[in-house]
Amino acid sequence: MADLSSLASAIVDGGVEVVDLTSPLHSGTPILGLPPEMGQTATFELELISRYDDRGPAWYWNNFRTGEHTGTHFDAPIHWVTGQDLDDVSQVPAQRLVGPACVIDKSAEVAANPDYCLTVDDITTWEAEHGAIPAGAWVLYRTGWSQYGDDPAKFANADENGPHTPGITPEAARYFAEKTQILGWGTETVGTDAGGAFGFDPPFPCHSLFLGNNKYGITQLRNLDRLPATGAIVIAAPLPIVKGSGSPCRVLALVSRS
Ligand code: 23J
Ligand code: MN
Repeated sequence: MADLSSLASAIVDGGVEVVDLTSPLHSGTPILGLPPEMGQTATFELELISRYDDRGPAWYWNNFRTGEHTGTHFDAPIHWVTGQDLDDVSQVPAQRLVGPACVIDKSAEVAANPDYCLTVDDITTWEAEHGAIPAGAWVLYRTGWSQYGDDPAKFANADENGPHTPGITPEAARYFAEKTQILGWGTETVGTDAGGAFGFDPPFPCHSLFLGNNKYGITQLRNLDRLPATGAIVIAAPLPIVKGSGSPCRVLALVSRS
């Protein structure tokens, strides 16, 4: 049996650090902007119910309104037409929310080219150095993009041709989706696909291929620079919204420091 007692004491004494990979949720948290003729997602907004006042003398609480796909969030298979018969976010098995992290660092490439997309070659090279990506892994794409997360304009990096943010090539998305048993793909950007992915073949290859193959997406991750390439455990915790296509998500990583 797995030794959870040594894990428990390491969490208490700091031998295992809990790294928060989640971006804070507030009205300025960046959201995806689609072309104006399409439906738009909502920013996160708090609405005060009471704050130690005549509407509630001893308590503070809020209602909130948000898109399912705001901030650090989870894409369930049903989000995409290719996964329409697969799980909504409440149906994703808890066992498939937790797994070993494989961190692929392309931050240098992205610093030189914000449209950089991960290739099959990059995956092969990473596996030659770190070993095969195991079944049940979360593959996390470290790009450095989270440094722009407090500035929605820089985060979107759009010009007249659309957004310029890093992602994955259709070939690499197909490789992960069809040839591996990973849980999914996590990015630092507003979505799991590149900013230019509408023009790829297929459009939005990560959404189309991953979600259609019962794999998941997580976005707007932070602190990936605090993870080793292998060895961390990632816990993704979306809300079980019944019929939901996704959910804001707390994402935590357990990292050995001893
Ligand atoms: C809807 C349409 C296109 C995209 C997205 C949503 C996302 O990125 C998302 O958050 O799932 S690219
Ligand atoms: Mn999404």
